[in-house]
Amino acid sequence: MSAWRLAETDPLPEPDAARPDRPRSGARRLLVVAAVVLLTLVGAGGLAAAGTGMFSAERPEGCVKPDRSLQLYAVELPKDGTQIRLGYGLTPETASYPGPTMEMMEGECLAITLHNQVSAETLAALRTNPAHPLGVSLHVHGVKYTQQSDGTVQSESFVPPGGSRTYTWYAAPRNNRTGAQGTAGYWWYHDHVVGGPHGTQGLSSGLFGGLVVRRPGDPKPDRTYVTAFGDRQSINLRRGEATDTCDAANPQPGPTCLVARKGERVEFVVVGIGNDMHTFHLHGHSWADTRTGMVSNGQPFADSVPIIDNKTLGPGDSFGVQVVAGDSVGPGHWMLHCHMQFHSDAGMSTMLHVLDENGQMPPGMDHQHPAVADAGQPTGDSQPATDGGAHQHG
Ligand SMILES: [Cu+2]
Repeated sequence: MSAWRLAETDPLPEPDAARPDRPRSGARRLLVVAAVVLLTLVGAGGLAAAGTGMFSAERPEGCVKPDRSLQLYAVELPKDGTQIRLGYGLTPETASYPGPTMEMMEGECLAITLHNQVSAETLAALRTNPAHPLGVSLHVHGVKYTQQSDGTVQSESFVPPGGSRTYTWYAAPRNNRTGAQGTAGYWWYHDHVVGGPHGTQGLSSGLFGGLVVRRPGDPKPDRTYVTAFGDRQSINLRRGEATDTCDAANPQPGPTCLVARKGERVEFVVVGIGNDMHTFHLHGHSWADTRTGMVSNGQPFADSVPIIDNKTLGPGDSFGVQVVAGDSVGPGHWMLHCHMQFHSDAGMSTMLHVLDENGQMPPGMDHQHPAVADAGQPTGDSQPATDGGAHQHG
């Protein structure tokens, strides 16, 4: 058995004048050896005692006990063509991709119990190596967790089919004494186990979602949407027509229907889930390139923060954007798309539908097939827009 130990360099010898009794260093070395032997023995006992794996600390420092707990289900959803689709949900019935947006306040500790309802058959179909174990997990960015909540095979923190496991996230606050920066920000969570050691198949099947950590005093949005930019020119694993399923007569806000009333503060959690670079661009709106997407009036640094309407997104990146819907531009169908042209041309484009204050789309702005007309279709079934006069985007 080997014990990991940082190899410390010997301290510089102190001037002889200060240390007349030189032989002490030999005794000190003996003491260190004895301590290492002791630690190794204690460590071995600890390993034997920890039934769940190598790592026994359940919660990160600062989280005495969880302030809140919730249940999360990983389930199999209807296939998209031949693609297996999985989703996280607060109930099995409401699972979706992206999964539910988690929200925490700095200082809060959250316990999430993940129930794996995905069958072994499905997980076996997704794995690339038959030796890889079957399971799903919950791995999070940005906040604090111990190895028990890492959501990896290596730390044995995943959930076999039919099982459940509790993951603990700690939204550590700023520490002005140590200089630790806190965890406020726009993050995401995802599987890290399905198919292989990095959960690539879990991610591309739908096991991901957004996480917002707020700092007390942060502006609170009226609506939050997750836009995960992924491979094959997808937004939330959809492209072209499928990215926008809003029913014009009765739009229901959701992963595939981005809708708001004029004047509402709309927040986007933007995540890069695949292998490509993308950009997040929203027509008619702009935001400050800060942690929250906003700058308070009168802040001395206001002019040093750029106002932007397009932001680059790399794999694994995440950021937040807050805009006031329709501000000075009014209701309408505002395109949201990747500005790498061959991506948007292939369907990496959806719409933010801004209704008026009463929740109506003003007359003359009827819009029956929002994503198709401008985005085009990646396959050969594209058709020309026949009611071009009704479209408002220029
Ligand atoms: Cu792109």
